[in-house]
Amino acid sequence: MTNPWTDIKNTDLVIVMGGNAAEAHPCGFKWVTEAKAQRGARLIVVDPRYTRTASVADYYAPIRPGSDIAFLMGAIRWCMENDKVQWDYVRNYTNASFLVREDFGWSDGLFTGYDEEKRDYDKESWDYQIGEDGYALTDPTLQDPRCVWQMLRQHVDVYTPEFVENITGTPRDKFLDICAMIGECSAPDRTMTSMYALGWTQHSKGAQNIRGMAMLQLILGNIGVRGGGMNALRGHSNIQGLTDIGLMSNLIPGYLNIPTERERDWETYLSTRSFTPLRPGQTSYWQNYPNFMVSFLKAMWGDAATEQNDWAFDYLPKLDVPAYDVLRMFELMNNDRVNIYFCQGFNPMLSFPDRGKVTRGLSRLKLLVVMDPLSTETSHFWQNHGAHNDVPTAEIQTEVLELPTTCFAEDEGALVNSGRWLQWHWPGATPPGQAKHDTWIMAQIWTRVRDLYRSEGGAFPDPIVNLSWDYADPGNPMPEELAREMNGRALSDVTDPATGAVIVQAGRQVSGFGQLRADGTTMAGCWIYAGSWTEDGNMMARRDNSDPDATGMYLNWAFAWPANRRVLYNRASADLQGRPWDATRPLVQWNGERWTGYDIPDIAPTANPSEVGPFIMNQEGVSRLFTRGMMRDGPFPTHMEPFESPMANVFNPRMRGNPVARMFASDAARLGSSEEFPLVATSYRLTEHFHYWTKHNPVNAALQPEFFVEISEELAAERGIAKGGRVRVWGARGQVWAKAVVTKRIRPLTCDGKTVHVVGIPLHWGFMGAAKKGWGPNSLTPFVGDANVETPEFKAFLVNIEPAAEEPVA
Ligand SMILES: Nc1nc2c(c(=O)[nH]1)N[C@H]1C(S)=C(S)[C@@H](COP(=O)(O)OP(=O)(O)OC[C@H]3O[C@@H](n4cnc5c(=O)[nH]c(N)nc54)[C@H](O)[C@@H]3O)O[C@H]1N2
Ligand SMILES: Nc1nc2c(c(=O)[nH]1)N[C@H]1C(S)=C(S)[C@@H](COP(=O)(O)OP(=O)(O)OC[C@H]3O[C@@H](n4cnc5c(=O)[nH]c(N)nc54)[C@H](O)[C@@H]3O)O[C@H]1N2
Ligand SMILES: [Mo]
Repeated sequence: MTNPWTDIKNTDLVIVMGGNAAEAHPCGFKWVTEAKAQRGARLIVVDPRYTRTASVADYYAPIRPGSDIAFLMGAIRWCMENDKVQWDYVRNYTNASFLVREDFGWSDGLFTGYDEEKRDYDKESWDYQIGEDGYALTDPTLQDPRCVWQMLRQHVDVYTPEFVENITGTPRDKFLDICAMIGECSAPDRTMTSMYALGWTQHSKGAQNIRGMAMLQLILGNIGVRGGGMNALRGHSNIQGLTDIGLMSNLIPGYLNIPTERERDWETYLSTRSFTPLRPGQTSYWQNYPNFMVSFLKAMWGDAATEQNDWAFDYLPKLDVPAYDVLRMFELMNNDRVNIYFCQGFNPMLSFPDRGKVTRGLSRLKLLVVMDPLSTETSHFWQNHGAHNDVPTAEIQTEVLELPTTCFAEDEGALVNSGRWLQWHWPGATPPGQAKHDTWIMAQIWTRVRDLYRSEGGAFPDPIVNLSWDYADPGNPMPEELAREMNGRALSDVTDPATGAVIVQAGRQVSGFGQLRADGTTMAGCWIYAGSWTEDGNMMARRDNSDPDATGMYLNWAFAWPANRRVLYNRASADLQGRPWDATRPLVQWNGERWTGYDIPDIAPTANPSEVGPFIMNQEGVSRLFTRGMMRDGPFPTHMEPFESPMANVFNPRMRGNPVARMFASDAARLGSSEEFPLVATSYRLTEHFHYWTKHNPVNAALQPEFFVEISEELAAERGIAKGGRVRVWGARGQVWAKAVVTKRIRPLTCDGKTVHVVGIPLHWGFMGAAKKGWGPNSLTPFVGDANVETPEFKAFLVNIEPAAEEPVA
């Protein structure tokens, strides 16, 4: 989230599109209720289903799964056509005026540079025109046909209300009503907040869904302000923490990057990370990249990381593919390229797409180690339950080890919530039986592996034997020790470059990332967490819930990264003179000499408001309506059909899905067509369960005991399906049996003159635990992922349905 949960109370309009917050985020949803009660805010829900969030909304509109980009580009077009633009914001705080290269273009659903063989773009032309002084050229009048504003106007021109209705199935009048409500928020004193989650991310163009709304929010001037923002409602209680500390195959903690094979040495690695400003006088804060990276390498390898060995840069693995995401790992397992799989806090047998492929992958392993408090379907994958593309048990040689862990409620540490708050928590219970903390298990394995490398050597033991492991008990690091390491400390005295005065003494914790250095005098495991555990103690454990000015910022509650800042880009809440756009909702302001306010200003304290742009992380100093080469699938979002869809790609009927999405050749052949599978399916969660582990609890299992699918009354009538009757749902990759919930909450849509039926499939069942056996959607979902972040396309695929007897027993 750009803004904290508590800030949602400050908004005038909530749009929940691509999520179902009342059900999946019931605790945070109270801030929507607060905004409605206190400010008279309105709530819009756009969802294929009439959800529990919709039931308390002021306005609901249906949408065909996988068509949100058409809706969002249509809304942008409508705002542009109807002058619902916060002009001062757009002119000064976005790249609307930047000129785009002459050789950039778009036709037949593709941007320039597409290479069909590689299924990738050469993105060179996706850039600005750069002047001789090295700065991007601009046209502040926004008239030049190559300026971003005019290019955007041209790009969205086709998304008329008629076009939007045809693609999305959202009735035109509803679409226009929503545009009018959104358009009102272009006034400087009105804000809209976007709350989204997996309804937007779980698509082959998920990242572009989110881009689309971010662009709309920029046009309305809603980023950096109270009651605005792009608010990603994260999933697991600490999934924000997972990405923050780099548990992605291509990341290092703090959103630094694992080097690629093309960046074999330190100099080459840094050369593409110089982040020279693209406009005069801009901050381009990533110029501090070396400070964060060297401090990270010092945290990893301590004294073994020296200037002479480029801070042990060679110890880092180099990526030969864009990412070793879960889809790729299961593809590799299927190709016999993986021997051992450590599966920690993850149940892919139920949670990943194409159960047949997942099972076949697990069946080819030599060893599967499952670290979990519970016995999961994944650790029992070898039980052949039949009819699900399982592999016969006798053919499986995989050895399975279960290592019982504690669960979050028995652990101490910080959970990072969606609003980037690191909230320390304490164990609520003593672990049962032989359960051990994950950190204990990992440390025990690690110390043994290190001892083996010490005694036996190996091709390159250095990164392992030299790893810094400075804990009181090497076999059991304490949460406090790990947290202090992530915050970082001075290794020698750190001085102020201007005055030479010592600002942090050797051995002391740093108080913020501004104190980190690239000369080896500091270490920090995760630079964005600097400030979370300082010499003043554990900032994450703070529990002062006072909010003296009723701004919703709660600055003394826990710690928010970065720098305890609650609203990202908050400098943009004030105009070019540094005065709040809305005097009733101030956040930061310029007092003539420096920045002050109710939040930690997201700008240097003395940065001149009219000269230094608010988007300090961007080389431009402004935000991006056009993303240059950042996104793999284009600088503007463009409507593309899901890989399985009842409609062909309207801009290029020959092209299937997103032309650069994550897809392996063998899976292309396993996609279904709408002739065979005419129904659009989507999948989601229910409030009564948390994924696959609450079914172990008899009370939850009793609340939602049995796998069901939801269909409209019209589809039920068409197929002769009775309310509560049994059905078989099948697609190109598998089949499931379920109970049918026939409901008015799902209605047929009309897209391009044709009726489109939607089948809703909740995801919570398996064969372990107290609930009745059931399979959820992932026997059916395709093995396809988003182009930028590889999230599977769980939210739009094709199926068929018929009345059926009970599932046959294998
Ligand atoms: N009780 C409970 N809470 C949970 C969880 C849980 O299992 N149980 N899981 C947690 C986790 S890990 C996560 S990631 C979050 C997920 O949070 P959400 O994303 O809010 O939850 P979902 O139910 O997956 O999907 C949300 C909605 O997206 C809609 N949808 C499907 N396709 C589309 C589409 O193409 N466009 C639009 N506009 N909407 C679409 C679905 O109909 C559904 O209502 O929830 C978290 N909270
Ligand atoms: N079709 C479809 N599929 C989906 C989705 C969808 O919307 N549609 N949603 C996807 C999403 S967003 C998510 S997040 C996944 C969820 O999928 P998973 O993450 O695979 O599922 P969970 O049941 O949340 O649990 C993971 C395991 O963590 C264990 N666990 C809990 N605490 C601890 C701990 O402290 N240590 C260890 N080692 N283990 C622990 C639990 O017992 C559980 O078995 O499902 C995904 N799959
Ligand atoms: Mo999730």
